Amino acid sequence: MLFKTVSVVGLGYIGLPTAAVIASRGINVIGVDVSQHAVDTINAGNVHIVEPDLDMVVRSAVKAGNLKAVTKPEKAEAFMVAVPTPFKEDYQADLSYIEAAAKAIAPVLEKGNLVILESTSPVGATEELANWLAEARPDLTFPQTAGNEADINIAHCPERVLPGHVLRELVENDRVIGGMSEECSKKAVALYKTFVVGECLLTNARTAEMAKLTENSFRDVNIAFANELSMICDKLDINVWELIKLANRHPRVNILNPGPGVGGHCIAVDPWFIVSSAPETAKLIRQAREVNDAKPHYVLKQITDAADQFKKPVIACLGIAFKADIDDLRESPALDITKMLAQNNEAEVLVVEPNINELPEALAALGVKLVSIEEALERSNTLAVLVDHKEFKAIPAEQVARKVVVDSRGIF
Ligand code: SAJ
Repeated sequence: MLFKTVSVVGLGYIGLPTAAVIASRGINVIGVDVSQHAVDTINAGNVHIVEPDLDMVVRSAVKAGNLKAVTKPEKAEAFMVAVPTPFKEDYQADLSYIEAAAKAIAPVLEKGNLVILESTSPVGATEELANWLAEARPDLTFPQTAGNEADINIAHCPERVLPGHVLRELVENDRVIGGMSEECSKKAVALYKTFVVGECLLTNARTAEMAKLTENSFRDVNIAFANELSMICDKLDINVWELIKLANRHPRVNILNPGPGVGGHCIAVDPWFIVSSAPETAKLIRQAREVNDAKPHYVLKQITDAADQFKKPVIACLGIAFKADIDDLRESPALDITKMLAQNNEAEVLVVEPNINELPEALAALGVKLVSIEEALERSNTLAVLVDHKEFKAIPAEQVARKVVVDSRGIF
């Protein structure tokens, strides 16, 4: 099956790279986003997010005429929905962006179209999407009632790419494809085969939804194990980094790295979708979330205890992104810790973040300053390593020798 025109709805960290990669295969791609700024930026051949090499791929796709961005959906043969799925206050998934996307594409749907949900979603979300579409278009048939004979095919195919490696992983990773019928899966495979060299693994929509949540929960639980170990080791006066290195020499042990907590828009969120759908049973998954969510407060206390020994404490926070070598500050424990330090108002707080040019408003308003590594080393007496950016790993050991260092990432 050939796809001449594909629409990607939501041009963020997942949607934009997906749109650009498909366009680079010579397919006509219409990207849709509610943000006029994102649309204008992309149409000018630029990007509004930082991801290695993405700017080049977007620029050449726009220049070649294969990628354009719009704010209102247009006709296409396939629609890929990649919008956010945050959680609400009670940790229930907020599907309002998916609902809005469904209502936006419904008017332009035509018999034979394929709709893919890529957003990480709680079990049942693809069925909900299908119901929203069916409500809006009673003139068409959908797989929840018409199965293989449906006018519109619908599948869930969760994105699984690692920020910082998106362009490679988009192409190389295996994909889990959960169609609402066999026909839906078949069509979805045909679409992914246009740009994926990894294997396409077929299942139903609910299993595909759960597979994605499971992958991220697996990682969350394992990071929680490392974080708990780090706190136990502090109590027992053991260097956790040395301990993990030694334990990992066992052929069947592979402990992850402790840190200041778990950030990003995925691992700190997705396990809650499992917990909220099975609250009585998902005990370990909930506990892991709680351990990881408590870690920033633990690191904050380490930093304030360390800075307390100075009459005029000047704390330099190395990194505020949610992980190494990206500019993404979403759900960043490093950012939260820095904010809490500034709110304490007991020390001058400096930030070094090589991946941004401007501090978020909330930090700047608290009097925090964005400085170079050199200025931070010069002016601070307390160093808090919050992100293991490559620039920090390159700091010579002798330059930090006379500082009090709280190294939550174990780089020094
Ligand atoms: N972290 C640690 N210790 C570790 C590894 C990570 O503290 O050993 C922290 C990071 O610093 C960061 C957070 O965990 O704050 C998450 O980082 P990550 O690199 O583990 O994952 P993400 O959120 O960037 O991307 C994950 C990936 N999922 C898995 O590896 C199972 C990615 O493949 C998913 O596509 C992505 O979530 C997503 O969008 O769901």
